[in-house]
Amino acid sequence: MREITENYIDGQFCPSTGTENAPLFNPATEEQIGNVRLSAGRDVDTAVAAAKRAFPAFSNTSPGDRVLMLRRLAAAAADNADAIRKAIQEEYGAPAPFVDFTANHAGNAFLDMAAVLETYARTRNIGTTEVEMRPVGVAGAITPWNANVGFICSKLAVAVAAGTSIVIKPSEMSAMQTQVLAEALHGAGLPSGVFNIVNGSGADAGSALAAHPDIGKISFTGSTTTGQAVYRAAAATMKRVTLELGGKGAQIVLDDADLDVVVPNLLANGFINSGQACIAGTRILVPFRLLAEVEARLAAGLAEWPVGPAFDTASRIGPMVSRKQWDQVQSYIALGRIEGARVLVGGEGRPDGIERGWFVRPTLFTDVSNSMRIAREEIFGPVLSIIPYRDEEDAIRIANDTDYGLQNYVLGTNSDRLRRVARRLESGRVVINGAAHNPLAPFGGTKQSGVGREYGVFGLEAFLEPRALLI
Ligand code: TXE
Repeated sequence: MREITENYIDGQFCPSTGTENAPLFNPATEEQIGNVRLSAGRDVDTAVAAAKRAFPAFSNTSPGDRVLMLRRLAAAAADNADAIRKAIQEEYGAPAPFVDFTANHAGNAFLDMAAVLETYARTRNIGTTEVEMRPVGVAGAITPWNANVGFICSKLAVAVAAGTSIVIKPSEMSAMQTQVLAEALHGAGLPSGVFNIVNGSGADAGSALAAHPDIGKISFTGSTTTGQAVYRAAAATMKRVTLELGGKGAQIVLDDADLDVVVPNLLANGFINSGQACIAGTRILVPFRLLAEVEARLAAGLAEWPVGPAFDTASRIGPMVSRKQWDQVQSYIALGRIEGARVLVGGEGRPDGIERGWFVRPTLFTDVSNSMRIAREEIFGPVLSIIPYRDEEDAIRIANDTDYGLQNYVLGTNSDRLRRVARRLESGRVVINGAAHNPLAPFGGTKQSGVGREYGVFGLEAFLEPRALLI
């Protein structure tokens, strides 16, 4: 059993003043593997005070110095990639490809931001006015359990690039991953107080951070409901916010699509991170003419998506993170039947041969209407809905008929048509034909998928504000 009782404040590990613990689990076995001490608001105050003390000097360091700090952070993460990988596997249970991506992303997030900072023009002239982009103030970050390590690194990277000190409240369900990462990043030797990590619950530590008067900027990734609470809390002191929230992405299969290529792509886009991904393409939009063939091919394609524990390198879908998430996915599968959708493959319960662990059966629903709750709400598991459409206009209408707008997908062969359809989709991102991840492209959503953008120069500017000198 691992006992995590410390926070990382002012350059050192120090005991939490909290009195409550939260249990940590291995989701593949349901066994409790540790506890994390939940910090009180007092610890948040201490961390914010440390960040506030560090801010004046840090915000006036040169970009060149901060590029060097980002490189040291990248090296520290890379040197500890194996330990990070192991912690993610044990505490989160993601299959190897996701774990490898995350462990590498941890270091790369710092290098990507270093590259942005190296070429970023911080000042510009408008007539005789000099405009300088200045750090927005002490930052706060709140991360979720589905990519805790990745989001700690990307939010810290942008803070360092911008010259803002930061207090991070990671997911309380990911404390072992946070601990391994914090020990690694401590080795980068940043000035004390530049980054601080406080373990705690959302209701206590998270809301204290979102409301803290000395925080100038909050970067939050999590559910839309919690994002709304963070937004409200931030309003009291006019904090700047970046909110990266839920999604219900559509994957539009155009009628000229090559199904040999498209069908594996549809499953990969839908089952990203075992379906526990805001960017997952969970609504598969198919022309009526191709419906039967796509259904058959998707069902057959599931053979390529074995479910199993992280240590089994053949696994491509891991367990849900918690009992609560397992229950949520089960209840949506039951709801889909009640709403009149047809289970093409999968269904309730665990996959055959798996007796324990929060594993679910990858499930494909067909005969789905876009008005059903399974097509409107974020299920956050490997459950996909197939929705037929009449023509291109109908596909665009269905794709946009959602409260969310994070990431959509368009798949087909005619590049002019792919772009034409993509440009009409209401989302922060549209992926055409399984295009590769671009770590410098802006990440974030429209509508209830959030506010603002992360990554690259857009992410950096979200931590800066213009100051005009009228000369
Ligand atoms: O998220 P929460 P939960 C979605 C997904 C999932 C659902 C519930 O649909 O099924 O959210 O997950 C902190 N003030 N996503 O309940 O509550 C909390 O401690 C400040 C999508 O785990 O949003 C954690 O650090 N902070 C998402 C973080 O918010 C608060 C990723 C996220 O937890 C808080 C995760 C409060 N009042 C879930 N309450 C994505 N965008 O990828 C909680 N927190």
